[in-house]
Amino acid sequence: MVLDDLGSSLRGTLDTLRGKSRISEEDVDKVVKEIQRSLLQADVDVDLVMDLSESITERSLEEEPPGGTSARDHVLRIVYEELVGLVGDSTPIPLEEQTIMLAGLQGSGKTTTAAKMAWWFSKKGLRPAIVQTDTFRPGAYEQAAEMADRAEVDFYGEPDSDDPVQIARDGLAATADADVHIVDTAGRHALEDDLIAEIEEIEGVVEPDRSLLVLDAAIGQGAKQQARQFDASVGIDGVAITKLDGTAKGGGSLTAVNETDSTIAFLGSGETVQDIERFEPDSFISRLLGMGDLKQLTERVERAMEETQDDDEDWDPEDLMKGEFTLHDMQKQMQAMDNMGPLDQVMDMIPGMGGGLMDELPDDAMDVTQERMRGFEVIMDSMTEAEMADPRSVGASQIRRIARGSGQPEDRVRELLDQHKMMAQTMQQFQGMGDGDMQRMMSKMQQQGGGGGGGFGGMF
Ligand SMILES: Nc1nc2c(ncn2[C@@H]2O[C@H](COP(=O)(O)OP(=O)(O)OP(=O)(O)O)[C@@H](O)[C@H]2O)c(=O)[nH]1
Ligand SMILES: [Mg+2]
Repeated sequence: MVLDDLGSSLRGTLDTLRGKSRISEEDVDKVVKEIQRSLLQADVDVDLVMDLSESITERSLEEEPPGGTSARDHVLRIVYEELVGLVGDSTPIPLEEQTIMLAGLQGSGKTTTAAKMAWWFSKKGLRPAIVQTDTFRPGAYEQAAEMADRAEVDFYGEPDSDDPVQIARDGLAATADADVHIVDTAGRHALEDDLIAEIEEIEGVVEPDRSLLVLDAAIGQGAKQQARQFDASVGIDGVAITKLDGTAKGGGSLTAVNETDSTIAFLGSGETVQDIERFEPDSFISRLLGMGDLKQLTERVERAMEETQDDDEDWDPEDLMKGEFTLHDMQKQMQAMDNMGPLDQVMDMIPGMGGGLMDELPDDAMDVTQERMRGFEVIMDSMTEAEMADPRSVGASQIRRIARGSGQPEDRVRELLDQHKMMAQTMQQFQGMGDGDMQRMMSKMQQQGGGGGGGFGGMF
């Protein structure tokens, strides 16, 4: 993903500062070179990279690190702040009634982003509607209708019309009950005059509260030009960057935004309607630098726990913090993990588990893990109530029976029992910990650059 390389290479360089309390010019030089290399490779504009290098060097050498801060943390904080400054603020998206128009070149991801945003707004409790004005691309109506269906939101389009402006007018009237109107527009290969004329006309009818430019992360330096032209014609209030899950470098799109005085509103990282997040500069950069994104992770865990709890009213995550950790608890944890979304995305948010570490795993490691989890699930289905509550009682003959019943190898059953034992031990350590202990443990995990032992982090 975008600037992926930066986190791991920079961590390596910063690690050479470990243990030092003062930082030399040579040290700073090394760090800055590493940053320059990554940013340029990621297609970030040269002038911007030079500006950034200069500030990082200056600040690292001149600013006095707050008492007790190591040289490494001092530089890391400066790099973090400068990078947050580089990507800029997030486009404000108030949670209220509004009309948003999407613009962008052909294939940039407008229609997908319209559905994703609609899904996002609906999760925030607003009622969104998508108005599809694309009469240019064959199948545009069907594609948008299907995506709206998947996002479970209102939709308006006219498959046989060739007048986008009329569709926009009719669409807004037909979806008047919705709180948020998202108007999707047609794309073209390049910014041709007729596209500009068309979108200006649609804008005149729609009178959007904000217009967002949809940019493919692969666009590179071309992003700057596009952002300027769209801004000149309809006025761009913010950018949605798509396809960040791909191999694209993304630096061009990220920084085009900086140069056109625009800001980023959303990030798209997949083809399903859920693959969207609000752009939050600090959590974005934290993740980039492998510092993890505790805020997002906590929110996701909480949501997943709630969903899991909704499925089973007898189970309360708080129980994990007291008493015996049974296989039932482990099963619930696995369901919660499932509710949290793809494992690799979750891992990316855990301090020390992000970026670099995941890259070092073979590509199919994640699939294997998901497969193991599936295996564990069917094994647990084959266990008796008593065995679930007291897994220590499970002996060789039960293992044979469970393996046969679940169609899983006996080794997999033993693996499950081992995994449970490890998690139970970790849970015991967590139990009776105060907040301070918890924080100390988190920061220890961060320093070690690994997931502390048990939990699902220990599954690798
Ligand atoms: N992997 C990935 N694919 C995406 C993402 N966003 C869009 N796509 C894919 O990119 C292709 C083009 O997306 P669309 O949403 O149709 O793009 P568009 O801008 O509406 O295209 P036109 O209407 O033809 O201008 C589709 O195959 C999408 O599934 C993303 O974030 N990640
Ligand atoms: Mg489209």
